[in-house]
Amino acid sequence: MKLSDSRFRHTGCDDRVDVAIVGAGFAGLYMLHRLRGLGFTARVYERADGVGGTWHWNRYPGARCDIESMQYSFQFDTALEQEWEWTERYAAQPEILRYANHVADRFDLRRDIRFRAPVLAATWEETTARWVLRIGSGERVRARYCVMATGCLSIPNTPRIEGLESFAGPRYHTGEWPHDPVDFSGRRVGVVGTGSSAIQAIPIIAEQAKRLYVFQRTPNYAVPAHNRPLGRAEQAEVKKHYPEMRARAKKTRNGVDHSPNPASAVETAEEERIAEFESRWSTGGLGFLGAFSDLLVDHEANAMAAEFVRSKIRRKVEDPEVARLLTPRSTFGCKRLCVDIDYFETFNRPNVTLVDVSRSPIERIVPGGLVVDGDVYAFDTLVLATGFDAMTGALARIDIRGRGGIALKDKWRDGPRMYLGLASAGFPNLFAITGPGSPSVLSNMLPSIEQHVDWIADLLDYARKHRRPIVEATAEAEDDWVAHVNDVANRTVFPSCNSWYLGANVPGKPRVFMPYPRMPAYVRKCDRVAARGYEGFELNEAPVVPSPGSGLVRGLPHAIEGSPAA
Ligand code: FAD
Ligand code: N01
Repeated sequence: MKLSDSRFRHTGCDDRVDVAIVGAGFAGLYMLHRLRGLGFTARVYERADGVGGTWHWNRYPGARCDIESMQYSFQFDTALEQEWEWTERYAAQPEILRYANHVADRFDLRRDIRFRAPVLAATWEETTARWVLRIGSGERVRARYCVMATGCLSIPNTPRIEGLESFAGPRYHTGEWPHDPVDFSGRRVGVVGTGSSAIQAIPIIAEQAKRLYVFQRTPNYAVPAHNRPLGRAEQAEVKKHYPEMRARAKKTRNGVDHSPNPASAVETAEEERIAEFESRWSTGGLGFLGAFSDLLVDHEANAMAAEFVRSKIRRKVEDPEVARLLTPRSTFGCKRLCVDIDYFETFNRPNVTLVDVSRSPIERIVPGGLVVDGDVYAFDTLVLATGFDAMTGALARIDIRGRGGIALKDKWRDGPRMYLGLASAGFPNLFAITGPGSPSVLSNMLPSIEQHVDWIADLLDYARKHRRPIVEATAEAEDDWVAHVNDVANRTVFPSCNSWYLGANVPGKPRVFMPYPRMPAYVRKCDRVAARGYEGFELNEAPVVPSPGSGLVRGLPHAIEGSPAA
């Protein structure tokens, strides 16, 4: 430790960590915990002033998970799993943020997290075979490994609408909501967007606001949440059988235990099919997608589910013209299916107006509102519920340079390229958690995060034990995987609409389907890769570098090269 301290003074670069982790959401927190357990020194750099990631930033009214809390929670520690009490079927943002803080405290993680520390650049230094990170404060950090736990939905997408900056009143983005609650009482509010965030926020804003305009470009499918308080007895019962439930979840397409029905919608008689849809509808939540096995792979089956949900929407909305506008015509579940609490009913309120901007886009924003097709809609508070630069946005904002100074942004010009969504050829010792090409946003994210973290931790341990700490995905393995992801995606309905899964929501972003749609097949592949000595990766020795005052050493004196395990 003394040697690295002196080196820090000598080079102005902090060399005291083996692994630099970027991001203190659930992924960064668990990565830190796992690495510590293996004896690595690790430090997290987080641009926010607290932990929680998504749940730190998305504080808009109504924000909550759409996967039941008993499943949207960590399973790596039985005591944690047993002691934490959820209060609702779908916990609201403040409760999930409390949970993230509890995890940070329970495992004493904060002492290795630097807050208000945006990572601006990460450069692979060939001579030392280390990543050098540049932090916003000017600090530089040199680490053998860098793990990007930067999130799939962490960079808000602000549309380039003329006059946006001229808006005179308060303006909010759902993905960057202020810490203090926003009171809409007596206000005239304009909400742009009708995705998951808007669908959660609109009913609550409508209750408070004097007048609410919702600017909708594309209507979305939503199924009811049927949220409710979670009683202690019910919770205790789930906890008694947690391992079985988690094991069942691992076998499903998306890592959620929702009793998927193996039958085909197309081959099921109409009466039986409707009964299954009705049953899922009355249960509520994303389990609706498990009603039949072919809903997301067969357009005929998909159309049956779509029509069922459309008929429900038409029944909820009183004004037939408003109902028509709110009824989606696109492929069902092709954009992320939303889960709502009284969303459609909100449009029956006299203070709520739906403005269709599908044929005539928002023309411009003016100090007192917004102009569509020459008509001015006057309001004093603007809410942008316009989503995220998803999956690649956070990585693209860091100047990441791999071998030969190649920028990740340039390598990904035509779309992200990763082996298993974990690593990219030419960028040794750099890993992403839930990166493009992994199930990530098409799955229950907490188990996906755990699977990635465990896999990366095992790989680093393996590399250390074999004294080959330089780990790099091969170009062949990456090419094969990218082709496979495309192939699997093309056998689903997902590429058939303009979703953020495809990057279609951000102007100029290449249109590539980014997540991998099959969780169990993915996990099997990762396990197989590991069992075969990390097939598709090259593992090499560290270069010999001069170390101040101590002659030549292989790398620097950290747990990685110097541990008893090595
Ligand atoms: P994040 O939580 O996004 O954390 C990434 C962190 O990295 C952030 O704190 C960010 O500030 C930091 N960061 C990024 N770039 C830098 C940088 N350059 N320097 C320093 N720090 C940086 N998933 C589900 O499975 N179920 C749900 O019900 C669900 N609900 C959601 C609801 C909302 C409103 C949203 C937006 C997403 C939801 N998700 C859900 C997806 C959610 O993002 C994941 O479940 C999960 O929280 C992601 O954790 P993470 O740690 O990977 O990323
Ligand atoms: O973002 P979105 P989000 N003019 O991209 C519209 C997760 N999440 O924040 O569809 C007019 O879905 C855009 O219109 P269109 C979840 O994974 C989960 O709502 O492109 N409109 C769309 O309606 C989710 O999928 C929960 O035509 C414009 C909206 O803005 C993901 O995060 C809650 C526009 C953006 O919808 C993102 O959801 C919240 C413009 N110029 C989020 N630009 C849960 O329930 C954009 N839009 C757990």
